[in-house]
This record gives sequence, C-alpha cells and structure tokens, in this order.
Amino acid sequence: MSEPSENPTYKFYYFNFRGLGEPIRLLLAYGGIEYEDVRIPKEEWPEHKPTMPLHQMPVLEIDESRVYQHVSILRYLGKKVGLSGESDWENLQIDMVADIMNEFRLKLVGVYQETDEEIKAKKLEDIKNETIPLYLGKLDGMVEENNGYLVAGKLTWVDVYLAGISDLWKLLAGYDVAADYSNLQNAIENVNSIETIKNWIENRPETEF
Ligand SMILES: N[C@@H](CCC(=O)N[C@@H](CS)C(=O)NCC(=O)O)C(=O)O
Repeated sequence: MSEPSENPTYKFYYFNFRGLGEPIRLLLAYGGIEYEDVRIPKEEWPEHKPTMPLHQMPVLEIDESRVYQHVSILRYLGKKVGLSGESDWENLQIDMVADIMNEFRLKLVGVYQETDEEIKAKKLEDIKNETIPLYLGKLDGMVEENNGYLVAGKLTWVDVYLAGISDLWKLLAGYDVAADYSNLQNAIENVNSIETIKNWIENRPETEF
C-alpha cells in the first residue's frame, strides 16, 4: 500500500445505513475532511464484495490505498483531526474503551444473528442481566469520572465512536440498551451537539437504521 500524499483524497465505502460506518462518517464530519460517501446498495454488494480487501466494509480509500477495520480507521482519523490522547497512557485508555465497545457490539451480534427463537430469547435475557450492566455500567462510570467524556476529561475519538455506534446497539438488541445510562446519554449528546457533527446529522441521508 502506498503512503497517502500531502493532500489525499478520501472515498468511504459502506452500505446505505449508519451501522459500523457512522462513527467514521461522524469523525470525518468533525474534522471537516472532504470525502466521497459511497453507499453500496445491498443488491449490488455481491459484485463489490470481492473487490474489498477483506470482502467486508467499512473501507476507506485514501488516495489509491484501501484501508479497513473500523476501529483502526477511527484511530487513524482520530489522530488526524486532533482527537487522540496526549500521552501513551491516555491512548491506552482510549484503545481500551474502543475494545470494550467493539466486544460489546460482537456480543449483541451473537443475539441478533440467532435464528432459533427460544435460544435468542435466552441469549437476550443473559445480555440484559449480565452483559449490559457489566459493559455499559463500566462505560457509564467512566463518563461520570471524566467530565462527560469517556477518557481524560475531554473529547477524544472514542466519544465520537460511542455517539456513532449507539444506534447499531439499538438495532442489534431490538431496544435502546443505553437509554437508562444517563452519563452515556450525556456523552453522546456532548458529541452530537458539536456544530460540525450536528450539521452532518441534520443533513445526512435518511436511513432506517
Ligand atoms: N472487522 C470488521 C467488521 C466489518 C463488518 O462486519 N462488516 C459487515 C457490515 S457491518 C459486512 O461487510 N458485511 C457484509 C459481508 O460480510 O458480506 C471491522 O471492524 O470493520
């Protein structure tokens, strides 16, 4: 893969919904980074799939290079737009929170993809009783200790990740899993009220999820 030029072009490939792509779109909006928002229709996906590096999206094309894995993209863009930590210690905490959120999402995916209704109900019950209080309780406590943000008492890319991914949590669990966590709601609002992000949310293509 060749290194980006000084003023690279950005092309973002994802489906026509928010999902895993929206945290990246929010971060691009935050930084005022111009990009082409390519939304592959579901019915055209089979022909595009083999052209994507790991046959999945999101994928960000920077000049001619296609990079992938949503958390890696967020970390890279986070640094570009000045939302990284100020020390290795802060960056460790940011990465830790990003890993918590990704692990939490994958647990919800396990419920969402379950086709046996009885097993699905049991999995959802376990998620409600154990996973959600553990994972979201931990994140909520972090925001309480950090002045309305997840890490270091200030806005970092992982807050933008939270604001962008919380819709996907709703879709996967079938209800708003974070609704009762007031500090998390506060952190999401802190991101969504940033002018550039607010503007993106108000003007982005309308999608069901
Ligand atoms: N590990 C990847 C996961 C990406 C992923 O799961 N993408 C899904 C959509 S959210 C996808 O491309 N699904 C279509 C397919 O696998 O054919 C990441 O973190 O970005």
